[in-house]
Amino acid sequence: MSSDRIRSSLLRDRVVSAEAAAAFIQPGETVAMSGFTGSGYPKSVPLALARRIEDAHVAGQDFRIRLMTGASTAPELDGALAKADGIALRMPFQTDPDARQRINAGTLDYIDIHLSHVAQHVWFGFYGDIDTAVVEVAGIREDGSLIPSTSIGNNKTWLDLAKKVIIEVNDWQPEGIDGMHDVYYGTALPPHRKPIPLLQVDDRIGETSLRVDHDKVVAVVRTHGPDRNSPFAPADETSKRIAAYLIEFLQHEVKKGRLPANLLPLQSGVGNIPNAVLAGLSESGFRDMAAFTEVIQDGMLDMLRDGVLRVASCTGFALSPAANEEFKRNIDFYRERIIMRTQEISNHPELVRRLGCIAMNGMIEADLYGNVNSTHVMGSKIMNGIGGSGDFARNSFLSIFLSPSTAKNGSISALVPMVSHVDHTEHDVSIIVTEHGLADLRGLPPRHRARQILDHCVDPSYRAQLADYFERASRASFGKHTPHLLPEALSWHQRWLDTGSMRA
Ligand code: 0RQ
Repeated sequence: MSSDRIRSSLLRDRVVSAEAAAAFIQPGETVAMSGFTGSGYPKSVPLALARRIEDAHVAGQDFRIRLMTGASTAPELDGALAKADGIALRMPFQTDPDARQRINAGTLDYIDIHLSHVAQHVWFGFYGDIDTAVVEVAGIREDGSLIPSTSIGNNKTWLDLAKKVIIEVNDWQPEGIDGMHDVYYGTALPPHRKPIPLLQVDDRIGETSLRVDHDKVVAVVRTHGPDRNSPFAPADETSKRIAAYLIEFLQHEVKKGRLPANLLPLQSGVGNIPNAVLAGLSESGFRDMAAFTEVIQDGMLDMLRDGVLRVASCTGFALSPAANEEFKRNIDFYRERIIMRTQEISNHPELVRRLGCIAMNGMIEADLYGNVNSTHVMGSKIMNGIGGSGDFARNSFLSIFLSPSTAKNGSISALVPMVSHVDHTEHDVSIIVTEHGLADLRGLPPRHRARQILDHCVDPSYRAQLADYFERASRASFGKHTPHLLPEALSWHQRWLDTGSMRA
C-alpha cells in the first residue's frame, strides 16, 4: 500500500474489525450493499454477518435480512448469506447458484426489477426504510468523501438514505481509479425533475466521489480482497457465428445510411456471445466507437486499449484476472476513457433514448412474434433476472437479442410458439440473432415477424415443427392478427417437463 487509503482522521477513528461492524446489523433489517456484476461488493462484513447469522440459528434465533445491491455480487456476499439462510428477501438482481436454488425452492423471496428503477423506487418509498448500507470504496479523501471502487451501482442512494453506514476500504482496488467516477447529484423526485444534462457519452455531469453524512458512519473496515473475476473462456463456434451475422447486419446498416460509420453507443450484456460480438467488431474495421453500457467486460477493455472504442460509460466491471491486471497496470490510460456512473444514470431510459444506443443482450427464449423471455426457464424457474436488459431494450435505437438456437444439448428450442414468461414484449425487440441467422423484425406486422424468425433463427431440427404450428395456427386461430393455437401454445414446454425434450 503506497499511502493510507483513509485520509479523513474522523473516519480513521471509526475503523473496527469486520465482526464488530457486522454486529451493527440487526435481524429483520433492510441492508443495502454495494456490488454490481461481481465488482465493488463488500468483501468482509457480509462474511462476518453470515457467521453471526449461523451462530444465531444454532442458538435457535431467527436472523434474516432483506438484501439490496446494485446487481449480482459474489460467493462472499450472496453465496455466504444464502448458505447461512440469512436472506429473507433479495432484490434487484442476482446470479448466485445457492441463492437461485433457494429462490426456486420458494424459501427466499426475490424481486427481479429493471436496474434503472431500483434507486427511484427506493426514493419513492416502495421498499420502506434502509436500515444499514454496507459500501466498498477504494479510499476516503481528507474531506471524508468516498472514492468509489470498481462499481457504483446504487451506492449514492444507499449512502443518502440509510440510517447507518458501514464503509469497507479495500486497498486491493487500484488507487488510480480516483477520478474515473461521475456521481450525479441532480436527480429529484417528481414533479420536480429536470432533464439530465448528459448529451454525449463522454459528458461529465457530477462529482468524482460519493458524499456521506459522517454522523451516520458507524464503522469503517479495512479490507484487501479481489473482485470476483472468473477466467475467460475463448469464444466457441456458435458465438462466433452469431457475432458474424450481427456484424454483417451492422455493416449493412452503415451502407444504407441508417447508422453512422462509427455506429451508435453500444450496450452489451455479459458473457461469451457479447464478447465474441465485441471482438468481431474490432476485427471488422469499426473505429472511434463509444459504449454506453452497464458493465465493462474483457472485450470492451480490449477495444479501448486498441483505440477501437474511444470512450465507455458504465457502472461496473466484469473482468477476467488477466484483464484486471491489464486494467490496473494501465489505469491512467483507462481513467481518460472510462466514466463510471450510478446505475440510475448508466441505465437511464431518457439517456438511452437520447443517445440512441445499440442494445445487445442474451435471452432464454423468443417466440414466433418476437416476445422475449430473459429470465425464466419453463416459465417458472428463475435463471438470473431482467437486469438492465429492459432499460435498454425498450429505449434503444436498436434492440438486439442474441442466443444459441437450442439449449440443453438440443432438447430445448430457444424459438418457441409462445414464450413461457415475458420480459421484453414484441414491441421492444427489433432483431433476433442465432447461429443460423438474423431475423430483422423492424417495421413488420406479426405474421411477417414469424416468417423472419422461422426462416433465419430456428434450428433446422425444430424448423418443420414450428412452421407446422404457425401454419395450422394461421388457418385455425380465433384471430388472424397474431395466430395461436391456445391448447398448444405452451405444449413444447410441457413436453420438455414430461419427456426431457421439446421435440414432437
Ligand atoms: O444453463 O448454466 O445450467 O448450463 O441458461 O445460458 O447460453 O450460457 O448464455 O450466459 O449468455 O445467459 C438469458 C441467462 C443467457 C443471460 C441469459 C440456460 C443454459 C445455461 C446460460 P447452465 P448461456 P448466457 C446486462 C444485461 C438477463 C439479464 C441481462 C441473462 C444458462 O443473458 O441472464 O440481459 N440475461 N442483463 O443452458 C432452458 C432455454 C435456455 C436455457 C439458456 N431456452 N431453456 N435453459 N438456458 N437458454 C447485465 C446486467 O444486467 C447486470
